[in-house]
Amino acid sequence: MQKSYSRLLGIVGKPNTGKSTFFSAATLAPAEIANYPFTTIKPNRGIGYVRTPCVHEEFNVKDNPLNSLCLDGVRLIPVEFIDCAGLVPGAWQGRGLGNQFLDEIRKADALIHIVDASGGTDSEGRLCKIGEHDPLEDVTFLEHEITMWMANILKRDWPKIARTVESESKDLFNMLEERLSGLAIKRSHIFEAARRTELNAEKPVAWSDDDFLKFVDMLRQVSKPMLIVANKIDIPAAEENLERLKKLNYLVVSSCSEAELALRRAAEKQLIDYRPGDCNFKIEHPEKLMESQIHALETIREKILLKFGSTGVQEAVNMAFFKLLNMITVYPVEDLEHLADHNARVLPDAYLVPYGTTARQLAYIIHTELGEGFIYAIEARERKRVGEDYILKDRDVVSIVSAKKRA
Ligand SMILES: Nc1nc2c(ncn2[C@@H]2O[C@H](COP(=O)(O)OP(=O)(O)OP(=O)(O)O)[C@@H](O)[C@H]2O)c(=O)[nH]1
Ligand SMILES: [Mg+2]
Repeated sequence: MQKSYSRLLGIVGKPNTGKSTFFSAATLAPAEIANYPFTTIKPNRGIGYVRTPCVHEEFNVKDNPLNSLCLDGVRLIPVEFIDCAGLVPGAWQGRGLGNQFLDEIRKADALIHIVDASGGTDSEGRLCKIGEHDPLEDVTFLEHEITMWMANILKRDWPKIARTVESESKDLFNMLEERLSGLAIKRSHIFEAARRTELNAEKPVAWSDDDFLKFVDMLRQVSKPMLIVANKIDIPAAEENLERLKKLNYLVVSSCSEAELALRRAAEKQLIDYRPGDCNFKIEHPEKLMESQIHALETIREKILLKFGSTGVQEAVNMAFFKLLNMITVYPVEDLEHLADHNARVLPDAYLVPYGTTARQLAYIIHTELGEGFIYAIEARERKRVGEDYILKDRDVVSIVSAKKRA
């Protein structure tokens, strides 16, 4: 498989909520898991997958994927995950492992906030009585920590930036874009944050400290969109908190990361037939399992899969890309007749691109020269010629015709 992962999801939250369990379940990469705070000291990185129905059946071809996988009609597109150390109040000022953690999420496209929905861990991640801690507090706290971290980065240069905008008539958006490029913050994010806060971008010197913080907080929301995973849903007290979390202004997915990890590991050893995100599984080799293992698997089936529809881990990953980041999947091909690349690989690649991406922009994403020499594209489903401004649809298969070829 090609080793280029253009998407990064940051797994964040206070200590001991199940971040590493979620990470391991999503990636099958090893990570230390334990029921005390700060188990993770150094961030873990791994590859997981976005799951989408593959187009090969619809086109009646046998595919041969290169940048992704296809399992019984399910296309799995690799994305990178980073599992961070737990964040405690005051992290932005360096408390706990705070700053180190925050630096790790600079490049993230989106954040998955793992919350202990059972309320069995306090604000620093220490075990407490189930239901004693209110997980809604964890949401406000995390927002605050990330906003303050960003504000701190920007604060040093802010007076100079604001003065230059006014005295030299420079564009605030250009200046901030340059300053914030290391945080994967784009011009469109900065523009959107100014628009939503209704602050005057031509007179930043007049912004009060509160205005500045309001702006940075909005910048966090648009540049690091976040979804909430209400984890430990197997603990009965979690269900009530799940309903309360759903009333916040966030996408919320309930999960039992522990169950997903057990299922993925059993599937890896070919003991069960289970694909991430499935609503059920089949025990393949009962003779290879101990009675206690069969009992544990059956409990997961009954208490999680049949009750909630899935463990929630794959659902959260998919929701991050398809709902939070509003992405679609597209399949570029070179040879329209066989839906193949120049090596005769059928439907080799599936790309995740933001909705609104045009045919020409896709060409640029694939290769600069393909974009520069773009003439037209052909949409394979209707075999229709489309121009550079054609907005791609989810599951489009397109062939790009360009005056320039890849070097
Ligand atoms: N009941 C239940 N426990 C879980 C679940 N997911 C994780 N845990 C447990 O929660 C504890 C903490 O899990 P970790 O994955 O180490 O948590 P973390 O957030 O990475 O912790 P730090 O690295 O210390 O910040 C472990 O005892 C896990 O077994 C779940 O879905 N249900
Ligand atoms: Mg951890």
